[in-house]
Amino acid sequence: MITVLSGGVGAARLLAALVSVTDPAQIDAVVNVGDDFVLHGLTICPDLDTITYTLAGLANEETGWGRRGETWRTMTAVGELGGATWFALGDQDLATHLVRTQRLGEGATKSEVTREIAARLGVPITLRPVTDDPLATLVDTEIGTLDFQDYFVRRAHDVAVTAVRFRGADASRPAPGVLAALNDATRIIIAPSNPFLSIEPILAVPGVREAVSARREDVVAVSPLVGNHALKGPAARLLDELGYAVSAEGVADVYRSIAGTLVIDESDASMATAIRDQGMNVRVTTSVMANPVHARALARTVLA
Ligand code: FO1
Repeated sequence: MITVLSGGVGAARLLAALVSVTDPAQIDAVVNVGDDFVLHGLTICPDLDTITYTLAGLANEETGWGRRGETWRTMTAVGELGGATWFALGDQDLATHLVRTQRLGEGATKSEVTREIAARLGVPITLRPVTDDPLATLVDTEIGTLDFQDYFVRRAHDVAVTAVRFRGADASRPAPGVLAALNDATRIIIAPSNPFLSIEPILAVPGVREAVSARREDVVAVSPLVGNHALKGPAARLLDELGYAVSAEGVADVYRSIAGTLVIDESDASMATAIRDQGMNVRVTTSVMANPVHARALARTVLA
């Protein structure tokens, strides 16, 4: 079993590459739910949906979220009625939120609904929300505490962060199968997702950090930074704001206690010695999944 701690688009791309180089039935994605929220009365799960759509071949590759070939008639009508349009929900994407919200209302768990939708869309791996309990990422900033999507989308993460917290984490429990997926894995991969906004909320669920760090020798983390820049989103900025070096070395500091190996891009090869001296193995490769060939090469590297 290969277990992948997963956030959004970077994780989705690596999972798609892993599916093409190994048996999908062996892959479990343990997915961040800290971005999940309710809008228009609908429960929206961005990271689960990005991975689901990507592995179903339905993803909008340009935006990194939502479905390809979307229409926006409902959102347009919502705007005409003065409703919230800051979070763009396509007509087909809305179907996912409608079905999920209805099933949750019938008493299904987030894990069950995720599995039902993934089965319907032909997703070949096992998707596991890290918890079925309420867990919401909060961001303390210079203008106060913000809900995740308010920070990330509404304000385009363009506000300085002093802390990232996870409301409900202490009372949350790992979803069914999550601890087994960590304990039974032959390899645990930390996807190239945002360490603070995607990976930390997974580790914040009691028992998860401990399960991962117990497997440190089999844990391989992929740096989300290439040449001191994040490929997408505020990871570089958050490293700086939260007191880390804005580099693969800073990422190594975040992950050292739980991952025995860090995969970095060739452009950061000069940092390999320093990172090794700090007690992590380092693999240097083309870590930017710019095309299927590079993505498969990265997948093979994290499995090696
Ligand atoms: N991100 C945006 O920057 N703007 C949007 O309008 C937006 C809509 C959206 C709809 C559904 C969905 O699942 C995700 C969506 N996202 C949007 C992405 C999302 O806010 C973040 O990218 C993830 O939460 C971060 O992993």
